[in-house]
Amino acid sequence: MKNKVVLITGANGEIGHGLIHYLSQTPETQIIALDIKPLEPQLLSLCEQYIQCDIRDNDRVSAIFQKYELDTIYHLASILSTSAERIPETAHYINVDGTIELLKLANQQTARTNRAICFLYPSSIAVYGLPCTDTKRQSGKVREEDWCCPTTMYGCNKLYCEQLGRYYASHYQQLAEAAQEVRLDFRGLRYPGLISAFTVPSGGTSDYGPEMLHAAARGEPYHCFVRPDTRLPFMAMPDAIKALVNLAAAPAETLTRQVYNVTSFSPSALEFQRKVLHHFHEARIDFQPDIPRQSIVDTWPADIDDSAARTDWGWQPDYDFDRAFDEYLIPNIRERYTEPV
Ligand code: NAD
Ligand code: AKB
Repeated sequence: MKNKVVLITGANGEIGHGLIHYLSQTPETQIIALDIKPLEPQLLSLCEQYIQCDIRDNDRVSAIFQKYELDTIYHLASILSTSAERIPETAHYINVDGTIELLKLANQQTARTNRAICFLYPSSIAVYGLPCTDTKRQSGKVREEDWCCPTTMYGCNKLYCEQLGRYYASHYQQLAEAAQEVRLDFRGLRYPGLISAFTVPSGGTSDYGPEMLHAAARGEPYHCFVRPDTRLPFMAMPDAIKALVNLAAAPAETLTRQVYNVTSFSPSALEFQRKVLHHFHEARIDFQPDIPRQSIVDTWPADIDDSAARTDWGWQPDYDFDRAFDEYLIPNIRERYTEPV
């Protein structure tokens, strides 16, 4: 019997694809999906209802709360870092206004039903802003509290929405005469760059990793837009889904914070290229750094400390760099780009 209602915004994106596939295998879950773009046909049949609209369309979004009593919200809709830098104000309206409206509606349902909605918010390593490459090299694994001084609109949006979530979960209307009995259960994850075998990213600044791999698999040349020595944390998509659903399932009393770092492996762009070449010997990948995008990546940490997630809710990735390629990316990507005979 389906008795758990889940709303996924940004459902047609990279994480949305993986999450819909994952959640549709749990028979008790009813998936309500929303995206501004049409949902891919193979995902449509896995959802109870699909709403194609802008996350800022308050009438359409509040109608969801009138129709369903939601258990969990995965709020994935967002404009990513490179795209956001090109349309900063619009990105703010989507990333921040879209989020506060959803937090407000989720909190209203929580107050009305006295049952906390679990609100999952994927944040990003973009919340960090390291001042120079020397500091980046010396900082090692950056903790949640460190260097929260983003230089991008996307990073500012993510950091502020984390704070908004914390506010709704802990301090909403703190001057009201009667305190709200049950509060919204907000949980945030700071992801590194994600790599999927089934979707190609667009609009992000960590995209050089997955783009390099997908281009090689398609037999196309690729000009990597960062220097070979550039290092960022990454994660394979199945681990990103696992982190999200495991954080959602963690008992509230085990959580010591509202936002957690999670990561898997931190190759340099050169190590990434070598790994791709190992599997696709003919790949044509060179380095043509794009200075503005490079300077964004230079402010993001080379590695992040995810020990709080490991301690509090048992986070552990299944895929390190080698296993991600050998067992997940390469087999699925080869199949994806192989013409049927
Ligand atoms: P994506 O770009 O693939 O998907 C985002 C989705 O949001 C898209 O399908 C897009 O159509 C939708 N969207 C954009 N504007 C919208 C609007 N106004 N109304 C409704 N829908 C809208 O991104 P993703 O990789 O699936 O990321 C999902 C979430 O995870 C985002 O919040 C992103 O910031 C976060 N995240 C992603 C990564 C990564 O490397 N992919 C890393 C860190 C955090
Ligand atoms: C981006 O590059 O914008 C995303 C992210 C790391 O948040 N992939």
